Amino acid sequence: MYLSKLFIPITKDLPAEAKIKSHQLMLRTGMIKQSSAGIYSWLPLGFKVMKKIEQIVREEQNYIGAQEMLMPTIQSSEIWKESGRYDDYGEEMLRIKDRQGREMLYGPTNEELITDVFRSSVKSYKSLPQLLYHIQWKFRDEVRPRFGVMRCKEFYMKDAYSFDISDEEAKKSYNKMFYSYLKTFSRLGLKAIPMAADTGPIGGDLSHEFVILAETGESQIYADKNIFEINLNQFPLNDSSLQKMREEFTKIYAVTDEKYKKDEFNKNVKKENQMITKGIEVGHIFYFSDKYSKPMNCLIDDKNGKKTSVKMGSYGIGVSRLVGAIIEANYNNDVMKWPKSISPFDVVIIPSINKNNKENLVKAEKIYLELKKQNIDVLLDDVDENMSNKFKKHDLIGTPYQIIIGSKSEGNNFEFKELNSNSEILSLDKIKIKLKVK
Ligand code: 5CA
Repeated sequence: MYLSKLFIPITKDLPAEAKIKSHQLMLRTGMIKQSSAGIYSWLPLGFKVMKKIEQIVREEQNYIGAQEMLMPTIQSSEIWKESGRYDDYGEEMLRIKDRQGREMLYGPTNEELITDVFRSSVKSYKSLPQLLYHIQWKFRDEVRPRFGVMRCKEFYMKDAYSFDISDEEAKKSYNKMFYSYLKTFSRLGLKAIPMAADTGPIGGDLSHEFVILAETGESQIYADKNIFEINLNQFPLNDSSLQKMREEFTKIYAVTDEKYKKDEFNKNVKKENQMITKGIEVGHIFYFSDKYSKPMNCLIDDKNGKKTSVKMGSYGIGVSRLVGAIIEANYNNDVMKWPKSISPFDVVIIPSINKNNKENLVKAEKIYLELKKQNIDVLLDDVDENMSNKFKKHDLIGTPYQIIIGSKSEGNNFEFKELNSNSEILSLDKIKIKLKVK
């Protein structure tokens, strides 16, 4: 992509409500634009990052055997009346009527809809277990949407649903998701803490919130620092190893506000390991057994031909929230720092250009084409502007590598710089080697 062609409508005058860094930086780099309170357009730069996050979430869901599907954003009120949540959900649910006067709603979550899909087709334990997921827009009419994409009305969520014949089997699905979440967040460059949590309006008795450390987070964390020491790679993907993995994680103290008890914390965690801090909830998993399948009559024949309600869990990741959360966890001196796996571009080429000398631009275009051929996501800064302004801009956007074509480059050797470190002069072949190592 040529920078001169890129649609980056930068917001210069930040609105008063943009209080936290991620919100400010997303507006300043034209990643998002507010359309109304808690509702945003995702502009090319922001959308690109979100799509890269979504892809990592998808790959890790597929890896544990979950199957992707897509459910609608608009749902009928009928199924919510069946589950009993239509009234319980309260004012957060956006209720609408179609032209026939039928009561509809914009889905805040999809437990009812997936149960309806499932009950109409699956009748036997032989088809279980099943793990299904979708990545879709949700709407919750939050009283106080805030912090940009962190707490929105409309947000993008990965939501997965598990179906099993018994509690025991269902815990295996829960463990798979637990593992998948830790892997996903680690690929996104995040250290997420699984914290024992309350289940709230989703229901059930087993639940973990995945929270990353950030001063501006809305979740309170009470945890033992040792939670960061467990190496996920030691656990292969099989039921007994994943059970061991969950035990390893959950025996270390880490709880949310509602579960916190001072005495317990002091008894279980040595003073020097106590972590009391704030964080951002980026994922949440629940096991709620037959909370929806029972009232909705989602029955399965077990081995003995006896009908039983299918046992379900649901597993959410805030994909759009993650964009803000990752900025919040990594920014440094007003500069966004992206993990390489999701930065908007892999590398930017910055030629020094002036009206009388287009030679650097010609060189830049040649490199641009070569890198593109190698499937490297490259940005070329072809804007006629002084170098110091260019550097400021690219530091702000946070592209991890820069190829600078100016006074220091000679022949086939160019100045190459990794964000926040010193530059070096390298041949294009060496640069290519560096860029492919992601
Ligand atoms: N169906 C369940 C799956 S566990 C569910 O809806 N869980 S949830 O309510 O905890 O939401 C899942 C994730 O979506 C949260 O962990 C959070 O990362 C994200 N999320 C929830 N509400 C918002 C919001 N208002 N704005 C942005 N992201 C949100």
